[in-house]
Amino acid sequence: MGIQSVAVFSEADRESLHVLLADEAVCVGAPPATESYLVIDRIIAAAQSTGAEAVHPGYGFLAENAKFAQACAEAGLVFIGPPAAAIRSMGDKVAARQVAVRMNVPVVPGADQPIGDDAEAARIASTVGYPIMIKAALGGGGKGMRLVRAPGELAGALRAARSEAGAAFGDASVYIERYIEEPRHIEIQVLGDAHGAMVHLGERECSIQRRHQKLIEESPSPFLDADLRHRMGDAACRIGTAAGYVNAGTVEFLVDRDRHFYFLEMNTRLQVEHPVTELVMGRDLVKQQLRIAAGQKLDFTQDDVVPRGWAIECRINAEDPYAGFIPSPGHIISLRPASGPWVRDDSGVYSGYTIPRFYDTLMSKLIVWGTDREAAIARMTRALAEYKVVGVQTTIPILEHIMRDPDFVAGRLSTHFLDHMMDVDRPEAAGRRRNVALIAAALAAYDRAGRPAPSPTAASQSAWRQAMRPGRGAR
Ligand code: MV4
Repeated sequence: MGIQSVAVFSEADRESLHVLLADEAVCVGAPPATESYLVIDRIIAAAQSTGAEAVHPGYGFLAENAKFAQACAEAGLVFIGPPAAAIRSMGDKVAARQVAVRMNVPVVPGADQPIGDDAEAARIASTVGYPIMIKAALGGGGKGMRLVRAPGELAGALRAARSEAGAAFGDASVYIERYIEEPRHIEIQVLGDAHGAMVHLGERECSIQRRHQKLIEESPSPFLDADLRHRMGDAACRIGTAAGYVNAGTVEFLVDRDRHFYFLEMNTRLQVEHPVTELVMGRDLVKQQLRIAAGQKLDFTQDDVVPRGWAIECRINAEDPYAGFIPSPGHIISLRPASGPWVRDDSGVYSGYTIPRFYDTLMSKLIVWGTDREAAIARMTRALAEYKVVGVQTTIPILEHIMRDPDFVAGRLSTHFLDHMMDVDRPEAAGRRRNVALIAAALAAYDRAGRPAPSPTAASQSAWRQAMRPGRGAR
């Protein structure tokens, strides 16, 4: 688009790829995010000192912070995202639920108000029916959430949820919903412009996650048919419109085994997994964000949105999947990303880079497109086998494992998929049992050293060459 870019970085990110690629870069403080990336005034000052006109907040840190959106506006900067009021209204999960109810969008049966005392909680819980879920009113992402299977567990769970919510969000309000067993997590991408148009760009299936960290996402979902897609897309647009939403957003749903869908929450930012939507829709979502922020009208309508083929994204994290996914920051001795037709590597690292220990472990997103799901899985399997990282442990081997898993291949997914797959006690998981020994050994080594094992800087030439061959990764 011919737009010049300014990167911000902390002292730990001086060597980051985004800093190398940007036209200019400004240091915003010390490594802890609370002293750099989360300091609103520092980011605003960086924009003003470089003459920036607009600020893209990315996916984390201040991306869903209404105060930051407000501060940008007050400083005369365009915030590339929704209005502060829309962030605020969707940030309150109870208020968001009420918007959904008002728009005739199904929500999980439960209370539409934060709960008062334990007696009221017990009343609501028995009306809703056990098992129930206690959730933080200002929550999201699983914090302050408690599953309660029986009345006897209610009081303890309430206490725990309240204190976790208070600590995490500064507000101990919680509410109650019926618990949906083994749901799928399916979300709808929406785009709204400042002139009242709202369109959806189909769904992403994000059920493969661990502790609320997504590992694999795909579009379309193997579970949706045209009718359900249409109804969920329409519901997402109604919520976006009711919230006064402008720019790119995501409406999250739980879908149960009987194909009922329930509104969960709205994410008021571009998401990590947006590339799968870009590949099946043939549209650049960040470009759309910039156009919308500049006040332009959407240049397409819902009828122009036609998905084509299948896209899958795998998150390559610096973690050891066979040692409880412990972070594995450190020096990347050698890196060879996958490439080839319909393979996209959205990476933040390079050969010789040292992954700092301060932030999350995402190194790269590997995204492939295929004419159908089978072709996309085959292409991802090939790409993962070619993708080589020497120096740090990565999620690549577990991603390869998932691509071969019969349930994954058949599209039998739920938010419990990964727990299930890694449940080595299942008889059919006999081939995975050796992982237990690997996990135990790695954890013991970790405990002995008090830190991850050092990078193998002295790897011999032949061992290195072996490590770089496709399909020879640690299993
Ligand atoms: C639920 C649920 C089951 N029933 N609500 C987790 C994060 C937050 N956004 C909502 N979450 C859930 N809410 C009811 N009533 C199960 C989850 C859930 C989940 C949701 C999406 C993706 C992964 C998940 C993993 C565990 C639990």
